[in-house]
Amino acid sequence: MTDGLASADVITVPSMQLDWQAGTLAGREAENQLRLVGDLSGLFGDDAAWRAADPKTPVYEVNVWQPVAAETEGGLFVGVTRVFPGKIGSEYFMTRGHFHAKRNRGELYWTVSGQGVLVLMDEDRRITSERMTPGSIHYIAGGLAHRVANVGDEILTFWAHWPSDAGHDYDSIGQFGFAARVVDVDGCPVLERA
Ligand code: PAN
Ligand code: ZN
Repeated sequence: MTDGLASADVITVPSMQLDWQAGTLAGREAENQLRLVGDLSGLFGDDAAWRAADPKTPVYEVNVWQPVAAETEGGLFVGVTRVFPGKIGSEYFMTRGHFHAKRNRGELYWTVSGQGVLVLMDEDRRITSERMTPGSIHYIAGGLAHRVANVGDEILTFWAHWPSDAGHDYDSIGQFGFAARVVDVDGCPVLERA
């Protein structure tokens, strides 16, 4: 071995495998996180509807591979998120959403199945949003908080790549939320000012 490269006469087997369409990432270093309704206190606008929902209902799950330690400069992480279909009141199931701790670190999302809405918010709470459909690619510029809502009837699966030193700032969102929510109005997803 020299400089992290295998010797020329050995072809190694990668430690990780993905199933692109199913949205799974497997191998020795895969980390899995499942978020249930009960884990997401304060996230949805309708608190009474959240309390009435079964706390064990899965909202989303994430499989991540971090080939280098968190905060390593110059590395990359990859992850896949599966957001289940469902609503709390009229608000679609969604990810918690976050800014990157290092604000100038961007990210790429790309959708493989399902229907979603990506909500982006800058530090001045200005909102933009994009429809997520199979094949759509989304560039999330540094400094933008990002959250995804599943607005369809099936699982929304999207992959993501982000820098290993980006970090996640959930506290700002936990305190002030996003400036808009994705809600169902007569069967259609609509952005509603929060
Ligand atoms: C994604 C998200 C993932 C889950 O991998 O972490 O979709 O969303 P929350 O982290 O907001 O719960 C990403 O944006 N990574 O940086
Ligand atoms: Zn991110």
